[in-house]
Amino acid sequence: MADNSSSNTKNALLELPEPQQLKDFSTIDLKQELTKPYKLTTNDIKSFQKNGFVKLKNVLTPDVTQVLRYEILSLLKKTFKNYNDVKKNRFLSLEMMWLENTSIREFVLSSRIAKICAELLSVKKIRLYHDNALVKESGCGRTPWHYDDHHFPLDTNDVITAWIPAQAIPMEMGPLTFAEPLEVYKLVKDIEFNEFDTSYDRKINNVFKKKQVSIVEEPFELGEVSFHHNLSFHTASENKTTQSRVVLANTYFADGARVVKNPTMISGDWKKFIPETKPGEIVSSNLNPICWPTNN
Ligand SMILES: O=C(O)CCC(=O)C(=O)O
Ligand SMILES: [Fe+2]
Repeated sequence: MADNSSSNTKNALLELPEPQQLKDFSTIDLKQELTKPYKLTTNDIKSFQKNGFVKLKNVLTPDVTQVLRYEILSLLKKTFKNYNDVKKNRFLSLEMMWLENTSIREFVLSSRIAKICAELLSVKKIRLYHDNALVKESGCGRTPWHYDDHHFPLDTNDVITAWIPAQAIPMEMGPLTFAEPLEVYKLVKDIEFNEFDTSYDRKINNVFKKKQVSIVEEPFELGEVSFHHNLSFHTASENKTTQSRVVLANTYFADGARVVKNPTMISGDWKKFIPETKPGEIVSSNLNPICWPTNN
């Protein structure tokens, strides 16, 4: 998923200390923090609907962010036995964590996050598609330009991903970066997706440059979260720091959506995320709970 062709040498990396670990997690009421409603403004909603993404500050408190980083890193260390060895420039990913880890479950089923998503999409009910830890180790290359529509076998465009950093993301770490407005996907709709080399990324980049598309590449403060639509074009630069870039990406969709009639290869592991559901059927499996509203 990452392009490591122009990877950094160790010397060029920005030295960042590992964020301090909280001494006592038990004093933090995760559930309370993650169910408290967030005050979205009408401007946030307008901006999301026009641009296909919005970045919101103070969605998580610094303490809650630290819990997220700690929990994702412990799962990673369990799953990738060599995680603690000399850092490599891998892009590691872990899905379905919410079934395994009760703290991460609070983040994935969070009504604070899901309500934001429902309001941004202007839909009544939101279901989970999947959770995904996206960890770029030190030196990991850039994320190629893409939109997510290719990856989700859902017969709706009411699909949104909350990209939740588990630490601040300075420019050197490669923040998620968006092309605006949402409509720019139309400029590149005839470019065929290719998951095997970097040609798609290069072609998209060329069109955006030629058409002078506006690109928003800005750092994330601690606690800041971005939300992007499945047609929003995005990318991320390499991680040029000594610290791993740890992110939880949760994808949700409007209740009532169906699986597309012909899911393709790039829809990947969709049966894992939507079990016991055939193409064309409404998605309502128990791995796709309604996360907002909560009184369902
Ligand atoms: O984490 C990244 O670098 C890419 C994330 C992404 O493409 C997504 O969340 O849709
Ligand atoms: Fe993406």
